[in-house]
Amino acid sequence: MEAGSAGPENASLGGEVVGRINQLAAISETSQDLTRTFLTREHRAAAELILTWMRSAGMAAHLDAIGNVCGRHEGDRPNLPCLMLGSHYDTVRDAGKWDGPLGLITAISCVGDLARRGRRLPFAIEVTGFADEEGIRFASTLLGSRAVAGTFEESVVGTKDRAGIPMREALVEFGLDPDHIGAAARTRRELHAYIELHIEQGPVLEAQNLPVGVVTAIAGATRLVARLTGMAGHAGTVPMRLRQDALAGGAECIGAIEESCRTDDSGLVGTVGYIHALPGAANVIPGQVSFTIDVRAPTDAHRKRAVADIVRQIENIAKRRELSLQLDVTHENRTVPCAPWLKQQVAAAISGEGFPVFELPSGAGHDGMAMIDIADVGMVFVRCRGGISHHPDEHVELADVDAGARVLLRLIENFRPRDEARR
Ligand code: HGY
Ligand code: MN
Ligand code: MN
Repeated sequence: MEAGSAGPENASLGGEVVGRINQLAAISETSQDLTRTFLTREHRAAAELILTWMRSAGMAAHLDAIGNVCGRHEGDRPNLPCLMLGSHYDTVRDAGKWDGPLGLITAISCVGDLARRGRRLPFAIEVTGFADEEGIRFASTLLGSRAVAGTFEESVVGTKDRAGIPMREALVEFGLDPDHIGAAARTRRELHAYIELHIEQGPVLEAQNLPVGVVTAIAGATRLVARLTGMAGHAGTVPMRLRQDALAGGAECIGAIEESCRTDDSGLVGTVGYIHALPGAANVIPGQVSFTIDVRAPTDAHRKRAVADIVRQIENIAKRRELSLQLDVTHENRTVPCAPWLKQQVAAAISGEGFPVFELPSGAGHDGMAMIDIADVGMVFVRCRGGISHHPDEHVELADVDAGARVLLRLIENFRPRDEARR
């Protein structure tokens, strides 16, 4: 058998995964692209579909108190602690179809394969599909995994989406109780570990000519929302030097953010991904502008220094332009290292499938950033074409999907909880 080629039992895992990725991608809020955000009708439809896949893989499956899909495959005895696998099934706007669903669907297919072979392990396996990781609708990320980790902040149910709908209302509309999100929480004692397979979302594995890699750490991130308020006015009558144009001030801030990050060659990245100007008419000077800022760096200290510098620059620009400024941190996550004992097991599964072992960090955020509060975290990356992600051209070749599935299956079957792994 060629190195890394499929064994007879799981030869079709990759095919099953790709078929399901395509089925899930058909569930979108918009007809022209893929957008599926938290607590929408499409969230509900996607959850129903995933629950059917979990059940057909022999799992007991339910929707939890925040809208995560949860499946459980018992071990060789009931009520054993679990190895939790998973990823998210919400998307960014105009998304690719692999970011999130690949890890979730691959995990379900692996469990299906075990179930077909009647294989029970000395631990349970749970698969969780997190309902909100991207934080697109309510400007708060990792809501699904935070609820599972027991760190969901109740105050976020008061936040509103772009249409002004409070999360509390959206939860009720979805059929969930905003006052009982705590019921989704799990405890450290129930979990041996959390392991996620995910597309790399960058070009490193492709450059190494490798289908899979061992993740070393998930980089921290800070997100802020800035609001500058000036004075709206007539575009034809107010002389330039008398204006308090909020959008022009915002543009200067965006330029300063880009410049700060571009002139730092140590991996610092800063993005303004959303901007909204009011009142929003061609012949009116913008009186107010809001924009998001996303900052990431290889170390937490570096990111914090960069955020402080960006905030100082924005404050100076606002002051000089006589704009009032409101700046809120909407998300702050420290860098999360993957546990050495899990990295070892990921590496062993990769080499067991005949692939060279290669380690790389994750520049993107993942649900492990929340799950670290109740479990050690491990991750497997799968190569994506051209390193493209958060874009409809995101793509994973079937052979790489298959490689990822075989690595995950081997990882599950050979998994040893930390105390046993030490022996
Ligand atoms: O934004 C991120 O890093 C991730 O894709 N949620
Ligand atoms: Mn993403
Ligand atoms: Mn993702």
